Amino acid sequence: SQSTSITKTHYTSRYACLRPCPMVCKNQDLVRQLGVIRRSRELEGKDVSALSYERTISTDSVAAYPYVLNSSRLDEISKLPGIGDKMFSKISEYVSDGKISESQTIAASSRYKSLCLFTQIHGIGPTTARNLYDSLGLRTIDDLKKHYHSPNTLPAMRDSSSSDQERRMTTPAPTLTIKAALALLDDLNEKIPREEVDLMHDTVMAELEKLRPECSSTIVGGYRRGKAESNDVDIVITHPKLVSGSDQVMSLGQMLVNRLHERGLITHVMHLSGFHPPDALRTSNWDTLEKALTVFILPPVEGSRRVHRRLDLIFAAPEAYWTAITGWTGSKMFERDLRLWAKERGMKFDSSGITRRRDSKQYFPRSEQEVFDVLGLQWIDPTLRNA
Ligand code: DCP
Ligand code: MG
Repeated sequence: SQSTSITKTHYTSRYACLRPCPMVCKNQDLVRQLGVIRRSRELEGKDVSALSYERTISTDSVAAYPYVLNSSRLDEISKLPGIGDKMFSKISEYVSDGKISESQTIAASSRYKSLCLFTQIHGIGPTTARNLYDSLGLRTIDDLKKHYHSPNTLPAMRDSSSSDQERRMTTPAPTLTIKAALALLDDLNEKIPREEVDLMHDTVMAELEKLRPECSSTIVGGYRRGKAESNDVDIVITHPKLVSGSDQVMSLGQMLVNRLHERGLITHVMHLSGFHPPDALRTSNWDTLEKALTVFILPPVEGSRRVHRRLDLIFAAPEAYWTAITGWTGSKMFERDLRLWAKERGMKFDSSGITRRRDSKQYFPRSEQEVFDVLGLQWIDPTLRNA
C-alpha cells in the first residue's frame, strides 16, 4: 500500500534508526568515557554541545561501529558521519592511551559527582542541581535529605489493614514530592530484573482485566530492547473498542491508576496527563498519548522484601497502538532520529501516530513492521535499537 522505497540499514548511516546497535557494543568502554563528557555538558546546561557528543556516540557511529577500534581503523572512523575534529582527537587519545583525560578529570570531580547524584531524584533537573551545589553548598544525598527534611529510612513495611484500603479508596494517589522521592531513593535506584518486570506486568494486567476485559498490552522501553535489568517498567495498553479522540482513553487510564492505588500497588503518581486533542502543529517531542508515570510496589510476600519501582503506563486507541510501541521502545537516540528521518521525508512521527505533512494524511499501522514500512525504513529488531 506504500510506494516509498525501503532504505537499508548500515552502520555508517547518519540516522540511529538505520543503524543496528546491540546492547553491548564493540567499543563499550570508549562509549562510556565519551558518555561522561556528554553527561557533564548536559548537567552544566551546555546542551548543544551535549547533543553533538550524543551524535558522536550514536550517529557518529561509535556505538554502532561493528569492529574493535584500533589505530589502523582510525582513518575509517574519521570518515564516519558526524565525527568532527574535536571528537576525533578524543577518540585518537582513547586508542593510544586507553583513556580520555577529560573524561577522567570530569568523573573525578566533586561537582560532577554531586550533580549526578542530585539529578537522580525525580523533580531535580540540572538547573536546580547546580543551584543546590553552587548557592546552598550541598554535596551529598544526606545534605539533600536535611535540606528537604526527608527521613533517612523508609517506614517498616507491613501488611496493609482494611482501614488503609478504605483511605486509599477515597483519596487519589499522592504526588511524588522531592522529600518522598529522597526517602524512596534506595528503592528506585535498584535495577529491576526481567522476571520482576514480567510479574509487575502480570499484576497490572490482572487488575485491568477486572476493570475492562480484553485489553492488549506490550512491555516496551529497555526491557523490549533486551536489557537484563531496567530502571523502570514501561507498558503500552490498548483495547479494541477504545475510540480515539474521545475521553475513553483517559478514563481507562484514570480508572486503572485509581484501582492500583486502592490495592496499595501504586503508592505515588508523578504525572497523570489530561487528555490533549491531537494538534497538527505540535512541535514538542512529547506525544499526545495518555500517560500515568507512577511508583509501584508488588504485594508483600512473606519472607521477601518488596521494592518500590517506577512504572509508566501509556494508553492508546487501537489506531495508535503500534506507533506507541515503536515510540516507547527507544532508545532515546533511536527515537530522536526516527522523528528526524520522518521529518526530512515530509512525515511526522511520534508515539501517537504518523502524519504526512503536505495533506495531513494519517497512517494507522497495524503492526510494528507497518510503522517501518510507512516510514521507508528497513526493519530493525528491538534488541538492535540501542543507539
Ligand atoms: N521515550 C521517548 N521520548 C519520551 C519518552 C520516552 O523517546 N518523551 C522513549 C525512549 C525510551 C523509552 O521511551 O527508550 C522509555 O524511556 P525510559 O526512560 O524508560 O528508558 P529505557 O526504558 O530505555 O531504559 P530504563 O528504563 O531501563 O532506564
Ligand atoms: Mg524504561
